[in-house]
Amino acid sequence: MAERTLHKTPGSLEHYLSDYESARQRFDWSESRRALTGSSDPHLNLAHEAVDRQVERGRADQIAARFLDREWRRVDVTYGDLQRHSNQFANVLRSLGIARGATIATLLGRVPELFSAALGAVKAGNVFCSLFSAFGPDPLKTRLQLGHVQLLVTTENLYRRKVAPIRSDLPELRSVLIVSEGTERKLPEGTSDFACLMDGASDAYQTTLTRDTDVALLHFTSGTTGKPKGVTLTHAAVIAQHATSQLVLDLHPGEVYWCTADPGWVTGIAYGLIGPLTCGVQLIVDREEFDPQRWYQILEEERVNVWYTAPTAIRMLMKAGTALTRERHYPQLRHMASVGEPLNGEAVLWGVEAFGMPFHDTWWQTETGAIMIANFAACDVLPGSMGRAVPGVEAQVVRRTAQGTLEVVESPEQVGEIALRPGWPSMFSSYLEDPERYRQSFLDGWYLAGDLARRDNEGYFWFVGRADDVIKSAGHLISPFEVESTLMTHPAVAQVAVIGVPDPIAGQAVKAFVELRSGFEGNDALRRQIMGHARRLLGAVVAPREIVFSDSLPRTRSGKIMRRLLRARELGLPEGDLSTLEGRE
Ligand code: 6R9
Repeated sequence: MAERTLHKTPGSLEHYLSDYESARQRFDWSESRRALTGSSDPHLNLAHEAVDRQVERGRADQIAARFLDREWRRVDVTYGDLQRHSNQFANVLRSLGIARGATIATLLGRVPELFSAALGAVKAGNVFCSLFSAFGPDPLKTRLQLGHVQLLVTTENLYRRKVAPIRSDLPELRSVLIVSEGTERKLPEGTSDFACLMDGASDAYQTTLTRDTDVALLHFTSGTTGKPKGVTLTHAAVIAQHATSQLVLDLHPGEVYWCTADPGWVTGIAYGLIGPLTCGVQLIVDREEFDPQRWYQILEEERVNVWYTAPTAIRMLMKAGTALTRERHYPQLRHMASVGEPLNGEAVLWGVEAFGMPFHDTWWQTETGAIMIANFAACDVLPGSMGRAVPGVEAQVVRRTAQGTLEVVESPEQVGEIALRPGWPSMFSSYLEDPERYRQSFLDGWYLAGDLARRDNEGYFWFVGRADDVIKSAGHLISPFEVESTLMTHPAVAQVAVIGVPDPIAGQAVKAFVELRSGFEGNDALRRQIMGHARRLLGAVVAPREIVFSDSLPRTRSGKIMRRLLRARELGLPEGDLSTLEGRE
């Protein structure tokens, strides 16, 4: 655990969160709901709050989102535009005979049409699902089938490559709308032109009366057994997404905010679209892929105030070197946060070195629908810790007893599973067509997240690993993350993944796969040096017994290093559903 505490960002939400305990006590979700909607109307619509409510509050002409393309062309969409476009899309759905409640999906890059479709579908009382545009036909087929998707919005190119080959397996897919990319050819058979339908539709639409408990969003998440899980979130999710956008991301109206997550993943919708819009910010949406120079240019030229990104990206920026960071200036930047995978203390501190402020780690899952644990802008940051429970969220570390009940782990040294007390508004409402799996996620009045952690006496959570990733060696529970964090402190190490491999004596032994920083050569001398470093800092029991150099560690498309795949390869086991693996289509 890190010994250093980084002191809070001055000025941010001080009035609210500086006294964390009393903020928790005062917090009440029904008040958040009222603060969001400004009323106690029993109807609630997630997209209406994100768009129409903002227009009501005088933001019609304010930029809601700025899209950047490869040539640095900017396309600005105002809140007024978003309202008109989402209304048009809602009317298109009705004109095509799509009934309320049916699922609408997009298979698109980061383009304005994705926003119109997402918000329009939800306003119309439909369920919206954003599919990651780099998925290939097989994972798409599984998801489109499982989601019973009736209408898909995509491009001609994506359609021809990925959807046309599986279309005959999708009898429920009634309509496909094609968004033009300017490379006009004939519309593929069985599809319609998105722009044409939108032009013909009225831009007035009275938001369908939906309730808190109606499903609004469908996200797919990867299961450990290999089959994707369809996670449904209700309209009430917007209450938590809004509250956390304020409390954790510290978003204020009119500010510039950049979430680097793709809308094909939950973060890209909850915090790349819905939550921030309910705060009246201006979103930055980069259509291009990761590139250090480009990212620094965006932070500087777009005058980004708040930045929400991910550990892999941060580590890649670290790898590119702090000199590059310093070529530009970011006087507007005042808050940086991270999510999705363990954020090493090293990376938090690098934020201070490179930008003059730490990255604030946040923890949540598709199933939780919103941030649950966080380092708050107004509170001290403990590097390496995920932070404390969000007000309104009861989080604990628990373990199973022999009686099949749960008990809260009191000792800060003891590892247990992260458990959340149901009652926060964005909790998932089902796993599609898998009520059994849903039921199994709850025990003894808690939702079990499947992540292992420790909780210290101040209530800070320290990530240990996925429940199935932790290594047991010679009776010791070893956190791959802990080993990785230490290996990361070696100057030659750029990325690292640690898994447990079978060992006849110790049960499991620790094995590390290391990606080196440029300029280092993976030879025996370096291997011994890193090994010595790890032994010294971790002790011989915890240090890796074996280190292998790898040019590129397998990652999911959302950037997580796939320990599971490394382990499967190591053990010669089937590799499972690899549909989210980087570089495969
Ligand atoms: C938002 C998102 C959820 C899983 C989660 C955990 C891992 C997320 C983390 C983290 C360590 C953090 N995870 N945040 N691990 N530190 N700050 O990523 O949702 O794609 O469903 O993944 O990601 O294992 O259980 P999702």
